Amino acid sequence: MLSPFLHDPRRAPDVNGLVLRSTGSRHEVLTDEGVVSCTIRGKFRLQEEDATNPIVIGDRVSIQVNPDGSGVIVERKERYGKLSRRAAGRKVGKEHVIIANLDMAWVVQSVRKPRINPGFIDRFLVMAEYRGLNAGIILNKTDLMDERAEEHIGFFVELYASLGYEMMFTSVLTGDGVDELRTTLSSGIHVLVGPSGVGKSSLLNALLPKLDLRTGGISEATQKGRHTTTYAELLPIGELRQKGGFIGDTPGLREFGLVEIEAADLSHCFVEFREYLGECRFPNCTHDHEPGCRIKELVEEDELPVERYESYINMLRSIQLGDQDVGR
Ligand SMILES: Nc1nc2c(ncn2[C@@H]2O[C@H](COP(=O)(O)OP(=O)(O)OP(=O)(O)O)[C@@H](O)[C@H]2O)c(=O)[nH]1
Ligand SMILES: [Mg+2]
Ligand SMILES: [Zn+2]
Repeated sequence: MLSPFLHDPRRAPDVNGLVLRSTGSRHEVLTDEGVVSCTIRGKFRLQEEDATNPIVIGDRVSIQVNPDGSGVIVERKERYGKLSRRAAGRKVGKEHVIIANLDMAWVVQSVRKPRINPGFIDRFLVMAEYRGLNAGIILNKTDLMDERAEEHIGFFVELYASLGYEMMFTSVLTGDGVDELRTTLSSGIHVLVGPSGVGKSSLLNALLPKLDLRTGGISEATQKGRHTTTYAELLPIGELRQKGGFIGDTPGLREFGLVEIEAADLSHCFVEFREYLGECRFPNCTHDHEPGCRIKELVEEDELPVERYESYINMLRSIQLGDQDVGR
């Protein structure tokens, strides 16, 4: 039991914590002493005018613990690595943050059923570059590799590795690569994104320890509604500790897209284009139809990968048409 001294609201020191779960007005905060169910101090909430959600999963906060064991969030630390989308409805145009302090965003693909989708990967990578997130690719179902798939996939594996993206290879069926992935994910906050059927849920089941292990040290309040996906939460990989690792699980995850990327910003999100962007004849070149385009020239000379250029053009069209979701 904590000393009565600590329960004196005038005396209690602020405690640092990590927001694990957000259910409307209640926030489960992981501290070194366990999970505390917190509200937000009203004054703090009012100061957050341009974000639709002042506290989200992944936020690093300071809390005050009440005598009854509940808590109040009194401060939020500065966010990095935000995953957000533009809010809809009443708060249209405002930034809607889904997860804060994301260390790495992973796109999951499969060898076959469904086959690797470079268009999806490129849209995901563009989103990650635009937001300044670290990104990686998980290639699942390696047990389905055959000669034909190998040739096709080998090309893209080499391409994305050469661009500097981290690659992991797994088979949930055989267990190959799952331990390596778990090790990689066991510090920091991560998200897994990918099209239907590639094995995201299967990977989560393989990665997350059994339920009774997962619940270690978690308060009663946290266990409520565990199986619903209505609320955003950080799922612990292994031991529950503030530095992670966690996988962010949120209903909004699938909706993030190219939302606010403008045509002029797009080429900067293709890492291999960057060093040449000043070399086109026209400073506002969209690398589409303009004469004297250095990017097109390099593609024709095989110095830049035509597959990525095609993705660029597809995304440029999407932006021009206003159809900007990653998954389409
Ligand atoms: N052969 C093989 N099959 C796998 C592997 N991982 C998952 N599957 C199968 O692929 C199918 C889809 O897996 P899910 O985990 O449901 O895929 P998901 O990405 O969660 O799909 P959505 O929830 O629809 O987005 C299931 O039938 C899995 O059993 C794997 O490594 N190898
Ligand atoms: Mg699933
Ligand atoms: Zn150009």
